[in-house]
Amino acid sequence: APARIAVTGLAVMGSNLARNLARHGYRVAVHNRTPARTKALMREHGHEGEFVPAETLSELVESLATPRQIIIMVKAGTPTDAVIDELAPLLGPGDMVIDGGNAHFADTRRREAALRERGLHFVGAGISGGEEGALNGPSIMPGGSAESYKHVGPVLESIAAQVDGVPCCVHVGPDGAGHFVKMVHNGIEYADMQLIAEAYDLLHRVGGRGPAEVGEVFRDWDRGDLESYLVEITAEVLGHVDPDTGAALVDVIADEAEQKGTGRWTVQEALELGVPVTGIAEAVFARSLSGRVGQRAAARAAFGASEVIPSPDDDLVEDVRLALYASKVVAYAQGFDQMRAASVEYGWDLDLGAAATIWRGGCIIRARFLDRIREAYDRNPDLPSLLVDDYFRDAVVRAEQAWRRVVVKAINAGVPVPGFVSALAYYDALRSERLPAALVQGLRDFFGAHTYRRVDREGSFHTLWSGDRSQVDA
Ligand code: NBP
Repeated sequence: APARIAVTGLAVMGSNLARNLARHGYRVAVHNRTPARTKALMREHGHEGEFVPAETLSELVESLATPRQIIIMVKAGTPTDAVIDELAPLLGPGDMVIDGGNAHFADTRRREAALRERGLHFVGAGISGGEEGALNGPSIMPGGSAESYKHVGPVLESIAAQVDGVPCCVHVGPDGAGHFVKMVHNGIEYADMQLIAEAYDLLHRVGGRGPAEVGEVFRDWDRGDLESYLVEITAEVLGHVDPDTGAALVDVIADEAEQKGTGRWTVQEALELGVPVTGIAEAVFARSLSGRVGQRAAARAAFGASEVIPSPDDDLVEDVRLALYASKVVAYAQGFDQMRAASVEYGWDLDLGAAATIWRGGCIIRARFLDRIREAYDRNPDLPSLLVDDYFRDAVVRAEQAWRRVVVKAINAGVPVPGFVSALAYYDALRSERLPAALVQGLRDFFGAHTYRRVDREGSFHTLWSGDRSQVDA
C-alpha cells in the first residue's frame, strides 16, 4: 500500500517525528541523504509501526499516495533549499512539501512563492519541543494555504501535543506565518529564561539563599500562577549537585550564555516592524554581555567585582514572584504585539488566540499562563495590548508595588536585572499621559527641520530656530 506521508532528514528530529507518525498509525515513508540513518531507524525502531524506507528521493516520492505530503527535517538554510530543489521536479500538481525545520520566515515566504508557481503547496511549519516533543507530541505552527491545511492539518494535529483534548497545532496563516510565530515563540522563550535567571540571582545574592533553596522556591511557584515547564525545570537544574565537586551544578557551569540566533531574528524583525520588544532584546543582549569575557574581566579589574551584601527580608520571595509574573506579562504582551504587526505587514490575518492555543503544550514556553492569554483573545480578538485585558491588568496592578520594590532593591544592591527594569519601564511608558518624545520631536525639528505635530491643531509645523523663531506650517 502507498505511504500516507513521508519524512526526509532523519537526524534526531526527523526520526522522532517519523516514529511519532508511525505510532499514530500512519504508514510513513522515510529517507535520509546518507542512507545509514534510514537503516539505523529501521533497525532500531522499525517494529514501532509501518515504515517504508527509501534510498533515494524519487523512491520516496513513488512510495506515496497522492496528493503527496513530504516533511523535510534537515538543517535549516541551504540544506533545505538543496532538498527542495531536488524534490520539486519529482512532484506533481497539488503535492505538499512541509518544512519542519527552523527556517527564517522570509526564506519560507520565498520558497512558498516559488513552489506555488510550480503548482505545489509549501507548508512552513514551526515545530517546538525538541527531540522529546517530536517523539511524544510537539507544538506545531503550520503556515501555508488553507487548501494544503485540509490535507496536512489532521495529520499534524493528531501527532501534536494535546491539552484538555485540544491539539497544540492550528493553521496559523499563509506562507511564512508559521515560521514567524515559531520565531516569536523562541524570542519569548529568551525573555522568559532571562526573567527566571534574574529572579534566581535576586533570591540568591540579595536573599542569601543557596541554589537548592531557590530551587525549592521555584518548585513552590510551579504550583501557582507561574506553573510552567521553564519554572519546573529551573527547580530541577538548581537542585542538581555536580557529581565531581559536590557543589551545586549551577555554580560550576561557565556563566556565558550561548545562542543559536532565533532570539536575534526576533529582535531584528521587531526593529524592522517598529515594535518595542524590549524584554526579548534585553534577553538577547544579556546573553551577549555574558559572553564578553575580556570586557567583564577588565571591568572587574577597574571597578572591583560588585559585592552584594545579602539583605533578606520576609517579603522578598513573594515580591520577586510578583515582579516575575508582571515582567512576564509584559514580555508576552510585546511578543503578541510583534505578531499582530507582522500580520498587518504581511497580510496574514493571524489569530493571536490560536498562537496561545498552540503554545499551551508541547513547546518550551508551555504554561498555565497561555490559557489565560487564549481566554484574553477569546474575550477580545482586537485587544490593543495583552496588558489591558481585565485579567492581566488586575494581575499587574496587584504586582505593581512589589515589582517596584524588587527593582529598587536590585539597583541598590548592584544586581543587574535588565529584564525586570525594562519591563517596568515599558509599563510606565505605555501608561504615561505625556512622554518626553515631545522633546525629542523638538530637538529633531531644531537640528534637522524634521517638523512636529501639535496637540491642539492639525498639521505639521516647523519653528524657524535660526531665524526669528516663529512657527511656520510645514
Ligand atoms: P540537524 O539540524 O542536525 O540536520 C541534520 C540533517 O540534515 C541530517 O538528516 C542531514 O543529512 C541533513 N542534511 C544536511 Br546537514 N545537509 C543536507 C543536504 N544538503 N541535503 C540533504 N540533507 C541534508 O538535524 P536536527 O537536529 O534533527 O534538526 C532538524 C531540523 O529541525 C533543523 O532545521 C532544526 O533547526 C529543527 N529543529 C530542531 C530542534 C531540536 O531540538 N534539535 C527543535 C526544533 C526544530 P545527513 O545525515 O546525510 O548528513
